Amino acid sequence: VFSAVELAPRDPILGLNEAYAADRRETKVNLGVGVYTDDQGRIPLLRSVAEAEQARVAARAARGYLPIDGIAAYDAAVQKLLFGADSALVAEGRAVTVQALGGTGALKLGADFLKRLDPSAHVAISDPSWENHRALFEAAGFAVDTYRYYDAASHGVDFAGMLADLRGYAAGTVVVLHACCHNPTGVDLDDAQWAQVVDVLRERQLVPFLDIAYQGFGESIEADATAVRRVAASGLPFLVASSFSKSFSLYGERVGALTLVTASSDEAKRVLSQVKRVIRTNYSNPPTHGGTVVATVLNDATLRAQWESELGEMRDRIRAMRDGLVERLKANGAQGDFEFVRQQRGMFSYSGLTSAQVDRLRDEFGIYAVSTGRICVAALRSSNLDMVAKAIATVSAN
Ligand code: PLP
Ligand code: TYF
Repeated sequence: VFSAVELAPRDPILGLNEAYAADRRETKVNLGVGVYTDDQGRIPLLRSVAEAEQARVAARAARGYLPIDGIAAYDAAVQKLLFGADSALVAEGRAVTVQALGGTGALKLGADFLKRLDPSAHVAISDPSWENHRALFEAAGFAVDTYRYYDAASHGVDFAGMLADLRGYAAGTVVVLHACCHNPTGVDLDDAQWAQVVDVLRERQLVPFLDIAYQGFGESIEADATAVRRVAASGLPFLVASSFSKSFSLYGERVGALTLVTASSDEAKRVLSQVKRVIRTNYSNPPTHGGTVVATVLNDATLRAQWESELGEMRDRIRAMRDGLVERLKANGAQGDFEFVRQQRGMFSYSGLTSAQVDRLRDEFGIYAVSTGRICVAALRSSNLDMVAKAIATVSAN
């Protein structure tokens, strides 16, 4: 059966980790994969998370199967994060949430479910988008189109292009939207732009699928939910994939959720029953540990306050790294104006470096970035800012 199997290409981002691990240079820097590290270069174990874990171990909790849709207190907490504490659509029972294996698992559940509902629908993702969006929706059987998004010249959004592309889609097209901290560009829509996008989604009867993997890394938990709340207010049915990998620094625990907003509580019940069917035939039910930890933190006032403060620390450190990088680039005489790095939000910066320049960063300096020029500013450290800025100045000199 396996003799004709071809070697698959490496994931363009996760594959960088292997190359980085094999690099023997002590000064190497990994700005490829989107993982937050502290100023000592470690992936933090949040104190709020550690406390919830200790309580769980101390309680010697049994490990029975979870319900197919996961921990009820987790699913309810996810809805509060997305829609706010007193959301009408939650009160009306129009939203259903299932625990999922990270944001990726949530996207895949949503994709498989949508494919059953409308096999001929297209999916539209931003140009550019997280590499896995295209791969995942194609693997679920969809044709994937792209809508204009990033404008390299202005380091901003090609908003007119985006609206024009959305207006051209057939009704029922699934539109994947980054709710905040766009990956890979770091460039988001503002509130007025979201309002216009929502108008087009409604006029054209498109199906929004919001991906929120960085809630709290932009401005705040509440402000980063603006897009979700705008779509919620539109009355459209839609889906949201949540990830807590970054916001809880729980990458390997695979904590995420899929939320589906429907027209009525009756519709919600029917939808949930079908999503559970998708889950049952894939992995039966989700794992206990990460979901329990997140539910504990979100539902306990003290731990919740602690988590918000730790999330704020991560956000502030990323901002400080952006400021520091821009200053060091200037000080090292880098060509061009890098002010835009300060305006971008979340873990990434679309630096404008070409793939040849990214190759030089790796070969000459041991600095790993994605070939598109995306760098993970959340992995910079005070101690290597100057070295990275010098290297960027060197490879971008004409
Ligand atoms: N969506 C976006 C935009 C992401 O950047 C990521 C990053 O990992 C994911 C989804 C997947 O999240 P997870 O690691 O929880 O599967
Ligand atoms: O974009 C990133 O770097 C993160 C991590 O297949 C990631 O979202 C990258 C690739 C991938 C899964 C996760």
